[in-house]
Amino acid sequence: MLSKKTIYLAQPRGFCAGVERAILIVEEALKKYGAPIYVRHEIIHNAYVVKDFESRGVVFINQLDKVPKGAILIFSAHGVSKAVRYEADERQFQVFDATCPLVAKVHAEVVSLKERGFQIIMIGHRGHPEVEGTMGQVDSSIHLIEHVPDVDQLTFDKDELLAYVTQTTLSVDETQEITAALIKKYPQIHAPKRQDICYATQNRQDAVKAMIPHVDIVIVVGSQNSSNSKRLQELASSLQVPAFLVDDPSQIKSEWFKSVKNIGVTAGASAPESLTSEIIDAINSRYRGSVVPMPGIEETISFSLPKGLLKAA
Ligand code: 0O3
Ligand code: SF4
Repeated sequence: MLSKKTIYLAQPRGFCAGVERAILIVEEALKKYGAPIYVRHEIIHNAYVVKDFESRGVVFINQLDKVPKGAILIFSAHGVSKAVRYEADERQFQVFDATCPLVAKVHAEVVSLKERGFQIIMIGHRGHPEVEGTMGQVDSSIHLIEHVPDVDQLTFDKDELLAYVTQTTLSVDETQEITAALIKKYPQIHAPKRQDICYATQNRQDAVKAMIPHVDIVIVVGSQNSSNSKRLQELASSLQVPAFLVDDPSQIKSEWFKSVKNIGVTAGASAPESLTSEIIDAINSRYRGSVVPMPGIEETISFSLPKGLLKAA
C-alpha cells in the first residue's frame, strides 16, 4: 500500500468575485439570447471553463471583424482598451462588459491621471490582455515596466509629474520591490490610494504563504495563461517548495509525490472548485490521504451584473 499523505487545502482559493460575475454574464446572455454569443478573448483564463462554454455555443474571438453585425458581444473579465470599445460601437454589436470592476477602477485611475497631466508608469506583464486594456485607456503618456531592473532604464526628469498603476494579479512581493525602486528614484511619484493588486490576488498569495510551513509540495489548480495562478506557483517555488500548475488530474504525475508526506493544494482565481475536488480525489484514491482545510479569510465580496442582464430572480 502506498504511504498515506495529508492534503492541506488553502483558504481562500479558486473563484474571485470578478470571475464569478464574468461567468454569470455569459450564462445569463446564453439564457436570454441563445447561442451564438461572442466573447472577446477567453472570458477568464481557464481551459475547462472556455471549453465548456464553447460546447454550448459561445464563440471566443480576438478580432472583432470575426463577429457578425448586431451580434451579442461580451468583453472578458480582463478588460479592453478604448479602441476596442470604440470598434465594437462602430460595428453595432450589443455589448455586455464583463471587465472586473476592480480592473475598471484602474482604468478610471489611468484616465484621471492623464487628465491631470501625469506621466503614468504601468507595472505589469507585457502582452497580457489586462495590461493592453489598461494601457489602452489613454493614447499616450503611459509606459510599461515589468521588473525591478526596468526602473533603471526610465529616463524621466527628477521633477516629472509621475504616477504608477499596476496590473491586478501581480506578485505582491515583487511589486513592492518595484515600487520601492520607483520611489527611491522618483520620490515624488504618485501612488494609487489603495494598491491596484486586488483583494483576491493578495488573499490567495497570503494563503499560500500560510500553508508553506506545513507542506512538501504545492499543487496549484489553474491554466498556464492565468497570471494570478502562475504567481501562486512562483510564490511557493520561491519559498523552496516544489510547485506545479495543473489544469486537471490528468496532468498530475506520481513521481512528484515520491518522498512527499504533506501536499498543499490551492487554486487560482479562475479555477473552478470542481477541478480542485477532482484533483483531491485523484490524490486520495492513490494515497488514501486525509484533507486538512487551512484556516483563512472567508471572502464575501460580490459584484452585480450589468444592466440588461440582472437576474430575474
Ligand atoms: O489576469 P489573469 O491572467 O490572472 O486572469 P484569470 O486567470 O482569468 O483570472 C481572473 C483575473 C482577471 C480577470 C483579471 O484581474
Ligand atoms: Fe477582479 Fe481580482 Fe478577480 Fe481579477 S483577480 S477578476 S481584479 S477580483
